[in-house]
Amino acid sequence: MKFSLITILCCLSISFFVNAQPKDLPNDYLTKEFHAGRRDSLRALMPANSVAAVFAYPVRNFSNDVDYVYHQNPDMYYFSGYKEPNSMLLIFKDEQVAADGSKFKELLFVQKKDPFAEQWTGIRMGVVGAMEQLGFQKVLNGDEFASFSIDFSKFEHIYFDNLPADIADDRYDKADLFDLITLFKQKTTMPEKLSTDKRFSTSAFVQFTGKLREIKTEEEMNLLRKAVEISCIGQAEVMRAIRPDMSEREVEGLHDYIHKRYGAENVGYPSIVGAGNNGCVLHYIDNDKLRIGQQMLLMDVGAEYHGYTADVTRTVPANGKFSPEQKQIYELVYAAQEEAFKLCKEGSSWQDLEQKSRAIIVDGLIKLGIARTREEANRYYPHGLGHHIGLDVHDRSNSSRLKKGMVITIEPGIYIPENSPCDKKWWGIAVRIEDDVLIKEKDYELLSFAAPRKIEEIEKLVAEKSPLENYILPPLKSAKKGF
Ligand SMILES: [Mn+2]
Repeated sequence: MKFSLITILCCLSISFFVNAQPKDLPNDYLTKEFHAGRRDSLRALMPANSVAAVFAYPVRNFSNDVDYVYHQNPDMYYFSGYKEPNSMLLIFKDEQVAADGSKFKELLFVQKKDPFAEQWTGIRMGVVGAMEQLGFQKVLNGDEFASFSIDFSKFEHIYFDNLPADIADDRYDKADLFDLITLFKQKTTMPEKLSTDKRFSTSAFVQFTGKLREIKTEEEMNLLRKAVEISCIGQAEVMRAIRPDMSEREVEGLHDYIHKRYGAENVGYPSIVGAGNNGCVLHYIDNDKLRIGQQMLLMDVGAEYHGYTADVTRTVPANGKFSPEQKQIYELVYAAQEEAFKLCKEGSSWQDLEQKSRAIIVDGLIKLGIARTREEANRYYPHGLGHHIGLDVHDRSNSSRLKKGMVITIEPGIYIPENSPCDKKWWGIAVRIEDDVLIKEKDYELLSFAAPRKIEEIEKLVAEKSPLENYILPPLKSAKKGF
């Protein structure tokens, strides 16, 4: 009796929880028609008698029984809109017939509804939800994959991305990612070494998805524009607020706050906020310098909005005025970026953009006496000019030439670490200017227009008042008190 009463109470509280559907949600998510269209486009690239499999990304452990915030595999999100882990999508070129006679061209395996698990980790979409909200004809629970009959031996091509090799089996879950992948390997009789069986290809999968994802659709552009604009407003507001006594971490937090204020869920990559010499570390993410001081601050930060990430870098003097040396370096990077912009249009080759913009930096560094040779100059600009953005900050692409509908970054930079073989006055100067650009037929559109990049504009903005100046928090009192 006691047991059943507890059970009833549990059920009541669970049903209350599960029925409490959140209502105030953004209304600009990608539509089910978008995802269905992407699957059709993938099918159009696939040869007859083939199947493509897409797996969710693993859940990653943060510490002990706490996991990192989950991030879905961008391909799974792109082709289905499903955001939960432990799932698998199969896309068939040709129509298939199930054992019960029903026909299907795609199958989505999802996490099973589970009131107990949902009370801890959130509501699951489930089979019915996935059919209604994502528009799939046939959706199954992950644990049904074992008994669902698919004769994989008849396919001439089986496409998928590299499978994670470092995931463990949760023995209490019979349909976790480990089980789905293990069953997929068994059912397809996948050999240890993929190259021994020509049916299997990961490179073709990457080719197909690169071809699709490198050209943005209108729906994607709506989200990407938003991500870029949010990031730019973050840059501009930080310019107003910045002071030499701020810490790198505080500036990172300001960007985060502004992103979230506009509804961005995440950053597309760990924010790089480096003062002076720290800016010379290309992927500096420690952000732990306590005072920016009289140096320039390099801020490479991108908001992620509904999966799409911006990538915008601004470099600004915290004291509001570029020194003559900072100015000379900044102007070189700026000129290199302008040169690359000129070539931003359909048909241009990446190589051309790269070479012409790099020449400006290399010649400039030699002219300023910072480098003696081209080789030496290139050491102060050790990375490429740009990359695609989208669902990944370094988004997929196969093309060596620009095409209409691509979105790329243009990000030249100069980094002069301390102890470099040049006059001391240049040491610790690091400048990167990074903008996001939509390629059009004859020219381009600067998506990141809302973040000032001209020297005069930046100096003007840093001199402006920020509402944050009136936002004064109390000093900490508990430090060093111990017991
Ligand atoms: Mn970048």
